[in-house]
Amino acid sequence: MLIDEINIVIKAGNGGNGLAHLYSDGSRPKGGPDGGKGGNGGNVYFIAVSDISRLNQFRFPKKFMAQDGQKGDQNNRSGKNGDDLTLEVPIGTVINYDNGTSKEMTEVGEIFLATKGGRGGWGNHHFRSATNQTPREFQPGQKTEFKNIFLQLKLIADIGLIGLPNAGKTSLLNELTAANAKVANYPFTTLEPNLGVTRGGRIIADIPGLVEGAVEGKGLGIKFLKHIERTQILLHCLSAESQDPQADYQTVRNELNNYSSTLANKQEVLILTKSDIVTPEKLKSLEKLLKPKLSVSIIDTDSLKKLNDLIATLLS
Ligand SMILES: Nc1nc2c(ncn2[C@@H]2O[C@H](COP(=O)(O)OP(=O)(O)OP(=O)(O)O)[C@@H](O)[C@H]2O)c(=O)[nH]1
Ligand SMILES: [Mg+2]
Repeated sequence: MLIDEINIVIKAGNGGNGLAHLYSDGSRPKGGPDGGKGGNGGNVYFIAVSDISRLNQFRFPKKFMAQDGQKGDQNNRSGKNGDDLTLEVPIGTVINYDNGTSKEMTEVGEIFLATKGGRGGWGNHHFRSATNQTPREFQPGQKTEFKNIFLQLKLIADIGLIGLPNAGKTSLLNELTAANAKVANYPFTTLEPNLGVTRGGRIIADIPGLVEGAVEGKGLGIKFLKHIERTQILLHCLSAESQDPQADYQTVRNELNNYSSTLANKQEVLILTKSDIVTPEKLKSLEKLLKPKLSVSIIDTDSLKKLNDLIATLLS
């Protein structure tokens, strides 16, 4: 199962304590303060990767901590800095802090400093002065806090395929791209979003079918709609085998409208799918009634080429 939302806890490393130490040996019984500084705690970073299932790694465990800095050492040597921790998240992940701030990862390879390690404390060597040559004073390392993070994946695709279950969305994705996602003659075949890349390098997202009441949680609900919120264009797939295509179209529109104005106002292109399933006369009357931009069938390569060209034009 694709994890697209998850809560995790992260923590940067604590700074190491400074050391209080007075040097002495046989020749120099009062060698002076030589306690070094504590090491800095490690930072926690996020890095964006292209693997959309990367949030799955966070299912267990939920706490991710960078290393603490080590305590300062004698001879004014600093303690070792703690190692940083870098967590991979899929491109399109929004990193939400519980104070309301957030950061979106939009490019593969992008690195974000999520929480900074604590500073190491000064050792007593630092506090020596003309008036105090043997300070015992040292500074503790800075302590860091646990931070609650809500990670939310919003796929970044150019085109989103929407429609009722069984409308032929995944079949089109497979035809237009090198994707090989599951297709079957029953509703709710697609349970998780699929992504594919066209020959022209455009990303298409296929999401589970929508039903009336999806916004209230019917069918698979609308939790997948966020994945197409940022696409440029929605391809609304309407099956030629539908008994009442106008009603089917309206059902999907209603769910989009109820979900968000972003989706409701997004450019939509209507595609009549499975055009081979009806007689040419019936197809003509459907086209007259519904005015789709294109009628397609997965067994009509000419129609698929037209769809490919249409996508290229729409996104140019
Ligand atoms: N005859 C014909 N059948 C098609 C065509 N496109 C899809 N199908 C069939 O329709 C059924 C549903 O196709 P899918 O691509 O799984 O439909 P979907 O919209 O992704 O369905 P969900 O994932 O359940 O929402 C499958 O049996 C496909 O083989 C077409 O152009 N012509
Ligand atoms: Mg599907």
